Amino acid sequence: MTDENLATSASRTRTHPRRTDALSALMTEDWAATQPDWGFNRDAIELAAVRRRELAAQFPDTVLIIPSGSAKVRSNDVTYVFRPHTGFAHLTGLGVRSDPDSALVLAGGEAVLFQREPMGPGTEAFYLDGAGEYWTGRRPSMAELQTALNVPVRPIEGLVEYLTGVGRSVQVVPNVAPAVDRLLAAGAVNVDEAGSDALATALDEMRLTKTLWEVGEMQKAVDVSIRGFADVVQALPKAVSVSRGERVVEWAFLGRARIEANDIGYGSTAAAGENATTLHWDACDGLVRANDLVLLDAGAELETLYTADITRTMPVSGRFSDVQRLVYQAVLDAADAAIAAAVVGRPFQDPHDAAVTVLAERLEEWGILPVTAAESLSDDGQQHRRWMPHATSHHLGLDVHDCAGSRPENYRGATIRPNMVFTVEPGLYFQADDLSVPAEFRGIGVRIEDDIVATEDGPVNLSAGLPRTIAEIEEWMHPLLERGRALLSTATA
Ligand SMILES: [Mn+2]
Repeated sequence: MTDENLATSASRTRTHPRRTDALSALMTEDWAATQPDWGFNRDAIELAAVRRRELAAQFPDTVLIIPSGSAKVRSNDVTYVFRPHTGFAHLTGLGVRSDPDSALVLAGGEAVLFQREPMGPGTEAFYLDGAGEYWTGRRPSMAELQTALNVPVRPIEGLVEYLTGVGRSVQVVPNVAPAVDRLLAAGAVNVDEAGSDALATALDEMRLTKTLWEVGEMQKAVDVSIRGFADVVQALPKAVSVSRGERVVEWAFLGRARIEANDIGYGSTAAAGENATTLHWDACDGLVRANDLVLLDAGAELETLYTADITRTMPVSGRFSDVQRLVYQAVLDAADAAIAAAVVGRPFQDPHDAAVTVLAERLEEWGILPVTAAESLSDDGQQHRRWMPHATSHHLGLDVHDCAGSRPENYRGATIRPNMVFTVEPGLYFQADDLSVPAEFRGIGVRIEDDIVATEDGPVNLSAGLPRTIAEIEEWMHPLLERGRALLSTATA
C-alpha cells in the first residue's frame, strides 16, 4: 500500500507543510480532459427513479434523507472497501459507483443528490488530500453524475441550506452516516426521530418483492456463483494437500467472484468435517481431509450489488460414505419439501415448517429424538432444534439478509407474494462432541441452500443449475476432481 501520509497530514492540519508555489503551479495544469465510460447501469438507474417516486408518495409532507454511508475504519488509517447503504443503492442505482458521504434527498417530487465535491485535476486537493483523485483515481464530475442520474447533484456542504429552504419535517435513515448526522446537528436541523425509524422500515419493506430485472440480476449472481462452486471442486485436491485446506476452498470461490462479479456478498463459510457443524465458522483455516464432507456457503455479488447465497455440502473424495449419504438425503428431502411449499398465497413460514417436519421425522426414525417427531414439532417441544437451530428462509436481494428491518407481520408473518426472492436452507448439524447421537453421526454437518423466486406458476429455483442430488453431485464432481488432480501434479512436478 502506498504511503499517503504526505497528502493526508497536509489536508488535516491545513498547514500544507509540503506545498510549494512551484509544485502547485506544475500540478494544477496540463491534465487532459478525459471522458471514460464510468460503468453506470442504465437499467438500475431507471428502476431507481421509479422507486424514488413510490417512496416519496408514502411520505408526502416530509423531506427524506438517505445517506450513502461513510468509509469504515478497519484499523488506524486503513479503511474497508466502501459499500454503500442498501437503501441508497436501491434508490440511486449507482451500485459500486456510489461514493461515501453522499446523501440522496427526496422532497415531494424532487430528488437531489448531495455529495463531496470531486478533488480532480486542477484543484490543489487533487494531490494534497489523501482522497484526491491523484491518489484514488479519476471519478465522474458532478455534471457527469447529474447527466447519468437525471437528478441535480450538489456539494454536500449545501445540504443544510437546502433543507432550510424546503422548510419541512426531516427524516434521515438512522445510523448510516456519522458525517451527515454531524452536518445536520451543526446546522441545527430538526430531525423527526420516529419518522426516521419509519423511513428505515419503509426502505426495507419496499424491497420485499423484486422486479423481473432484479430477478435477472440475481440469476446472474447465482450463475457466477455456480461457476465458483465448480472452481472449488477443482481445487479440492489442492485443499487436501495443504495444512489449511479450507482457505483453498474459500480462495477458489473468492477468485471467481472477484473476476466475474464485484465481490462476495458476505463472508464465505468454508468448513470441512466437524467445522461444518459450527454455524458461523468464519476462521476457514482447518484441514480438508479426503473422507470429509466440505460445506461451502458463499455467494457472488454483482456491480449492481445484487447477491447470491448458496450452500452445497460435497464429499471431498467425490463419493458420499453411507452415513454421509443418509444425512445428506434427509436434508435434501427437507429442502425439496420446503421449496414445494414456497407457493404464492401460503404463509412465509410454510417452507420452514415443511423442512423441519421432514427433519424431525428422520431424527425420530434414527432414534436420535428423545420424543416423537410430532411432540418435537409442537410449540412446547422443539427438541429437533438441537440439530437444526436456524430459520430455513430469509429474503435475498441487495443484502444477503435482505429486508431485515421489515415489520414481523410483513416478514416472518407475511404471505408469500409473486417475485419475493428468498433462500431455502435446511441443515443438520451433529457436533463432534454430541453424545446424544450415534458415534458415526458425530462431526457431520450438512446444509443445502438454494435461491428461490415465488411466481404465480410456482417456485422457481434460481440455483437449480448447481447439482443437488447425491447422484448429480457425484457425477458433476468426477471430471472436476480429475482435472484438479492433473493440475496439482503439473504444479508439483
Ligand atoms: Mn442464507
